[in-house]
Amino acid sequence: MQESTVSKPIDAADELDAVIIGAGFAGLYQLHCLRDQLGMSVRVLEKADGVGGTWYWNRYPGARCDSESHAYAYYFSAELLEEWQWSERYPGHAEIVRYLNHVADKFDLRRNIQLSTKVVSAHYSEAANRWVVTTEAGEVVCATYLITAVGCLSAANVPDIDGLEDFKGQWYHTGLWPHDGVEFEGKRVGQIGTGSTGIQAAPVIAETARHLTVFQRTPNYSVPARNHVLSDDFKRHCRENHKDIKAIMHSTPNGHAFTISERKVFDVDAEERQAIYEDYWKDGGLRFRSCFQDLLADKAANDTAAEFLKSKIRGIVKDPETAAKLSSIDHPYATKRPPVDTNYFETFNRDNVSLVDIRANPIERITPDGIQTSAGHHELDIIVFATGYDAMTGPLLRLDIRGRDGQTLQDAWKEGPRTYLGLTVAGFPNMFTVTGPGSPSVLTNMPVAIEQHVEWITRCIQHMRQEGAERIEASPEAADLWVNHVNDAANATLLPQAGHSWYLGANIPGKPRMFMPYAGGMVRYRTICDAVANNGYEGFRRNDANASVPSAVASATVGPFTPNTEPAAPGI
Ligand code: NA7
Repeated sequence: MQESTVSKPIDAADELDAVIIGAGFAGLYQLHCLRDQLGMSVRVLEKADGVGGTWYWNRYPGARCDSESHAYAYYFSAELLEEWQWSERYPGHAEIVRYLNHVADKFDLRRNIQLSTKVVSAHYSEAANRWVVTTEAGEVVCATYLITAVGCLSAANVPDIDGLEDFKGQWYHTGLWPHDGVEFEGKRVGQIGTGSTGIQAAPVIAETARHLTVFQRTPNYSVPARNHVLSDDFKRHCRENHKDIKAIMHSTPNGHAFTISERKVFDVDAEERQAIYEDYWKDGGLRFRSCFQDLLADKAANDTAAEFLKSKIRGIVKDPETAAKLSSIDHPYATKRPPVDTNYFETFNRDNVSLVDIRANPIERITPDGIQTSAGHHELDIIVFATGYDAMTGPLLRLDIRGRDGQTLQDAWKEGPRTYLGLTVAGFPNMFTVTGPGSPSVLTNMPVAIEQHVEWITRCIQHMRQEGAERIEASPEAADLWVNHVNDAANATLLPQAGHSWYLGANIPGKPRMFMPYAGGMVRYRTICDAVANNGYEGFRRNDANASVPSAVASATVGPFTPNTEPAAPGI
């Protein structure tokens, strides 16, 4: 063991093996693995006063997961799978929070979760080989390992629009929704944003508001969710077949519990293609993306799906001018996160709903009484910001994280995020980032990615402890290779063609443009991560020794795309 790896205690601080930031899907499972499998001393620090992570905060009207409930769950525990029953095809936010509370109770996690505790900084002390984590209340906790489980869609983006501070009404961001709800009855509501959230919220807000004005910057495709109450037969099927369902989820690029068709768009003639699109439209949800394997690989193929979906909008929305604004979509289908909805386009047929195209007539400012665009003034009592997140990097960069030599994460990532496998950062020893930039997380069914990340991190830490190694750190060369591979994987798809996508950081002024999630698919990603571990954690420096070249990354390919079971096409 090298001299520099010997640990020294830091006075007057709680000493732990690991600190986890965040008590959502990732933090809860990471705590269970480190504490109950490895026997480590662990504490989760969570700023909310309850567990749930993203779902603790996202309580806006209509908030519901787009992954089907039987797949939006942990699969590590057969007992949990057999005892928990989801009630609807897509779980609403309240049911997801109930589920995560059930998990916290079942695995006795609460005794190591410190709620209402906002972390403000995490600094690595090289001399002590410890992470020194400080909370807003001034508490200091030290640990060998720092695991960020802060989510990748959790740093709310409230746009900096002139005049907001003078607005006389109320305003809310969907990701920071008041727990006692918002009363829309009799109110004139303005909603900015038409992403997955805005598309869920607008139909529900319109049901009670006096008037809803939707301010649309980028029109969006959407497929009906076809949400419904689950039958007892289906629930029994899920209980009895969870191993098979898991096998499907682990064989597809996007981690959902359905396979992607082997056929390509131009394998069939136009009539058959139309019939296939109609069938998938009727079935609804993210499954629509799986009707052909090449929708995200071939622009001409994608155009056929895009035209189908635009014609659906024109068919639903009665006012031709509104229909034209909603369907004038200029990015290929699913190159921005594809929403699913319940009556979104139908909502524009209501007398109390109107659409304002702010790409044509931008918002100039918020006034005390509403929103002023270049075309006119809209009087409002409430403004709802459905304006999304500073995705992937935001939750990490809003913390003051410092690695070796006091280097800040902001500085390390000033030209865009650089990780190795999306899980580690060169210069930040013993730090792991669950669902970090460079991971496939947001392009997949999130719990599948989270379970893989957490299990990989757990195995890595176990290996370290067995070897007596005190410090592990990605090499800069390995991170360079990974960043190149992430770019190559994105560029082998149509995904970067949506230049205004949050996948690229384009929604946040000044954010470096870089395709952040790994688009090579969950199967390929898992294969690479396993190979890195099996090859002795290649690409990592242990106890400051030189790192080996990550051959698993160097030899990874990005195509050709095959839909299931093999290193795979990009998922959603
Ligand atoms: P998204 O998908 O980022 O959508 C945000 C929406 O807000 C989108 O329509 C944006 O338009 C719009 N937006 C953002 N900033 C502005 C400003 N400054 N002015 C006007 N309009 C703006 O966030 P969501 O919450 O809907 O979904 C996030 C994820 O949660 C989703 O992908 C799922 O994974 C679940 P833009 O498209 O940027 O032009």
